[in-house]
Amino acid sequence: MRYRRILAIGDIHGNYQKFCTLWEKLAFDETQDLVIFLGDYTDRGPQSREVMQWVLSQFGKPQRVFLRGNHDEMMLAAMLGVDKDLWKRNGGSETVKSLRGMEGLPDFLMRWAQAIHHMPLYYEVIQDGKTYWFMHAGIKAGVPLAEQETETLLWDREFATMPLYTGREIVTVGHTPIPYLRYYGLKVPVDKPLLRDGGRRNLIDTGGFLKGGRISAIDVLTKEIWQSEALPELGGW
Ligand SMILES: [Mn+2]
Repeated sequence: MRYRRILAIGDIHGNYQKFCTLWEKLAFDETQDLVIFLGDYTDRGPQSREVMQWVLSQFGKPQRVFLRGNHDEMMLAAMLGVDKDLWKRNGGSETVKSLRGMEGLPDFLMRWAQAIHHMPLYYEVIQDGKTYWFMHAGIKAGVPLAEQETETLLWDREFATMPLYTGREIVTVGHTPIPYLRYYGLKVPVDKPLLRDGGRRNLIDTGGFLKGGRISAIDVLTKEIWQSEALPELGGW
């Protein structure tokens, strides 16, 4: 199938209301479009439960790819009883809060754990002779996709922050919030995705979990950008 749009959506982090404003603007059409979610569905924001329910309602439907993020990995480990405090300290406590008192919680968590288990760490699309790579955090340039380390795909900061990426593939990642890039000495737009190296390195986590932050999407074919409303009244980290 030749796609009209190949969309990537950045970190949602429990911000269901913001996400809904973005999803509506996208008017996703599974007969023409492909959408790839870059991971980090829960934690930090107030509505992780609603985001999880939405993801589960879409999981396995055509032309929707849900990648795994480091927060999803942390939550899975916590559900298995490993490093629970690490997850809670990194926004997992907000997820716990949003799930508290939920009817059928054990079953729901079981379904979520299975979903995370089935989320791939990366995705590749080739269209019109161009190769598009998607993952949560980053890659080591020059290493084939299938040989990238899990740690790099889920946690890397170097790919987003290094001065120049010279690979041939067009790579799109979330994970590193654009507002944080200034700590690496980069001049950055306040809340817009950052398209580096002529649009071959697209950073689209615009800090949707921050107060007034937005969730962003990109069509990697045209570089068109869509963003959620900022909804500052929702608060955030
Ligand atoms: Mn994230």
